[in-house]
Amino acid sequence: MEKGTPVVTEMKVIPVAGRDSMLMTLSGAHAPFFTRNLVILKDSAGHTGIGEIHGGDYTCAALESCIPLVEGKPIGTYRSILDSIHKASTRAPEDDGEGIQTLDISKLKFVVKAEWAIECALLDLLGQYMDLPMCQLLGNGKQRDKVETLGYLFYVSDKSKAEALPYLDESDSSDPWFRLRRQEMLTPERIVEQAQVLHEKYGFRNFKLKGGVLPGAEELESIQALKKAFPNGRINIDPNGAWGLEEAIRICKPMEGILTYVEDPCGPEAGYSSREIMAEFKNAVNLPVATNMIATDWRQFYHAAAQKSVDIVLADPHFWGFDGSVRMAQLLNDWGLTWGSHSNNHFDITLTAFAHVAAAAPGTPTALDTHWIWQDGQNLLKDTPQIKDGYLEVPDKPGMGVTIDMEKVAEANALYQKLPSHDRDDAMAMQYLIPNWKYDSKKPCLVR
Ligand code: GKR
Ligand code: MG
Repeated sequence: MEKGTPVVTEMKVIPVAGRDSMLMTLSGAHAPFFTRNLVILKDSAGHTGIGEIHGGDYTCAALESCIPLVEGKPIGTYRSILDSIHKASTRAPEDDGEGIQTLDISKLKFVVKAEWAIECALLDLLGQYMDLPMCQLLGNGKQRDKVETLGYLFYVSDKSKAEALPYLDESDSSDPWFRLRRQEMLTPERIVEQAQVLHEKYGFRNFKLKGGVLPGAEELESIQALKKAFPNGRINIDPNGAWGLEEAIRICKPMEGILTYVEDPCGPEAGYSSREIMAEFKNAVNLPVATNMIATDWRQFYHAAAQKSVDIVLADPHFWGFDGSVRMAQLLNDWGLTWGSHSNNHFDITLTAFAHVAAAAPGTPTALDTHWIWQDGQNLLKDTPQIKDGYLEVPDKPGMGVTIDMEKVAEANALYQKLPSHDRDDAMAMQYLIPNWKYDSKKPCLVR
């Protein structure tokens, strides 16, 4: 019987919402609001542990069903607590196992592991008990004090075309980035302007452009313009598998030496899986290939590795768990491959969690993805880690090392309660731009 460590006295699940821009991706246009779920644990030592995960009723219900497996348990048994959650979890009847290899957003909730938020909150408590920052409890412990982060560039549509939707207007903000981020940006010039303003504010030298919006060749014009503006910058593109294999090879070959890596250039086609098609792409084009779509669990990773489909696995802890993501980082480093993390819209609790996971990843991870720049200012923490000079700070206080602001959480929960729907739906806003628009995994969203 375990003795000694404090016991979890309360687990709360709080759904929250925040504001977003009309960001464009293969799956359509981001709606004015995004949702997340928070986990807040209290223990018998008087500490509070926090975690954040994707939003939506499915994930919220999954978390709530875990409460009896968490409350009353000693925090030192966190591995057994997580094991009991895994063993109790069942596969939803609608989960066909396809995962997100075609970026069907309705499948994302099956790839996300709700219990990651619980793992995070437990590690936060354990770190406070042990008087150690969370990254010291992971893998081989802390590898770095700050984490290189990239500027996640998006094409943005004109929100006035969807005037019935309450997108935030920040045109009177004193912050140049906040003013810019809610405006239309659909040309190479405006993408370069986006990168420049981000460079000024956060110091980014690495950028990733979210593709799958315009015809592939046009998106690569933005990449060339970015490389011209940042000759020493590392520039990537992620069309979420929108390009056919032949097209991807044709448009990416001239990008050798310009792109640092290409992320999920192609998806399944002609009876071949995305892992097979990406392997063929890699054989044809001399560019490192990254993914967050074709290796989202260990079984998928086995096939991706066997096929040599990817060089960089963006092992998002929301999919892999803290332990799984760092285990992946260790393995990739031993194999001479590269670790990074994918992201979706998130608050600063996830930002802090990313900082700790990436601080524990051995070797030379690729610059971390984060959507935080699109949400910055909507803080749920009193002491949000800062991104400065292109690096995200890793808090050095015990546990997560940050303090939740319950007033802000209550406001974000009130916003959530007002929303008619809690699930991500990128087709809804898209239909204001193109009537009757329907998602097609092989067509950039503005190509219809
Ligand atoms: O925020 O719309 C988005 C992204 O496209 C997101 O859904 C992707 O999952 O950023 C992600 C990616 O790298 O594929
Ligand atoms: Mg991606």
